[in-house]
Amino acid sequence: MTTLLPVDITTLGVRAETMLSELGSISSESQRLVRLFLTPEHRKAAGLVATWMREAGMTVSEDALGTVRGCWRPDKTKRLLIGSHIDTVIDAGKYDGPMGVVIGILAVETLHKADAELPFGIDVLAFGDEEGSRFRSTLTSSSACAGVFNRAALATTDSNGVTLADAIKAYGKNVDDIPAAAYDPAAVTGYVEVHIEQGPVLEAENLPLGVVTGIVGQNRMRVVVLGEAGHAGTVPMTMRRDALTGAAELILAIERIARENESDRMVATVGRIEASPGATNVIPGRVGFSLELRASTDALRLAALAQIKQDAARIAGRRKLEIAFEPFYETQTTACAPDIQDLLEQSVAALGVRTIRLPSGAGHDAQVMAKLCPAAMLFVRCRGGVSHNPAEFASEADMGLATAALFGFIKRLAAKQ
Ligand code: HGY
Ligand code: MN
Ligand code: MN
Repeated sequence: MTTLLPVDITTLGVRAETMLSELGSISSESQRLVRLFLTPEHRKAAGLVATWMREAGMTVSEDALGTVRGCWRPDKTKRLLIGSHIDTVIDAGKYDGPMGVVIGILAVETLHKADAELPFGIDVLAFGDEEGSRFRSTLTSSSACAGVFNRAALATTDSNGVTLADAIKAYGKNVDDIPAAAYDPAAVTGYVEVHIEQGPVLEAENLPLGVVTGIVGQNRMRVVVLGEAGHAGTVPMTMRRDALTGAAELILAIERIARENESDRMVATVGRIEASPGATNVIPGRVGFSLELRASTDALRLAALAQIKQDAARIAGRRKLEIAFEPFYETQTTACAPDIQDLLEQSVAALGVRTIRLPSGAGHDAQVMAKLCPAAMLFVRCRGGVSHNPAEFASEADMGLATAALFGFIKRLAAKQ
């Protein structure tokens, strides 16, 4: 293997920030970053990423779920996959997702400029649906690459009633081509995702980079509380079947259960709620709210879910309500590949930088790609641990180090083949 160019860490960090700022300007709203799956903004972002991939020496294709695939050294049968997502939450920061795509492109570009000869080729993947911000399904694009796409997701609808199947067609793709998106496991040597930590640990440790040990499992569902709408002025408090106060009691019970298990990294979030009929002088007869639950182990998470359902039954009985749980998403806690963790740690150490290993409280495409091949993640320090928020920030210096560490990882992986 030829000696590779010395990696100019400062320049790489500046370039990463410039690219992320350009990508971060592609939004469906002028005042905040919103880039949803299979929308015109996704198409525009995919076009920009494809241009960068070509400039870095890759040939570019797109699969049936809109994943942009930059292929470096297509002649190599074995493929190392590097990627992350380019969709965002509502009012997002510009690093969550795109950082892993941009740093992957910069690492491949550095290899390409050095005319590096490796025993494998590299595909950089820009997934379009990690956040699940448009459809209830999520991780659908990485699922297609991993060969675990659930066709039931095609029937999920967005807030305008558009199904995923229709959105795929409108994006110019064909659902019949989804099976062809799956990689052959025998052809894939591994998957690596560089991602902003989205938490406070690296900053608290004063470290730029961290190696991820595992990714938390999650349950996501909709909870529907049914009571009886009534006149706000004439129904005595003791005779009400108020769906909103019932939902409020259940939400506080959910919070209590999560707090009681906080030492096991349990978190429970109600991100959305709506009450109907939604008039000031009408007792709400129906409430729907979202619930997501995460914990360090699947057993703890499922035990907490059972406890929540018991509390719901007790509340419904006392308040004469009906409470239903409509699950729409579950992922298991996923361990990251130990061998890749070791190589990532060695690559960071080779930069003269101390690192730690830490779990991820956020979900990632890596937990789906782990069903295809050995998968691991490299975290980049996140200012204040703030993410899913426009204040999200990672420094050029840290992103330059992450690019150099990824580059070093690739060299180490090649040397082991
Ligand atoms: O919600 C998550 O954990 C990820 O950011 N989609
Ligand atoms: Mn996210
Ligand atoms: Mn993410």
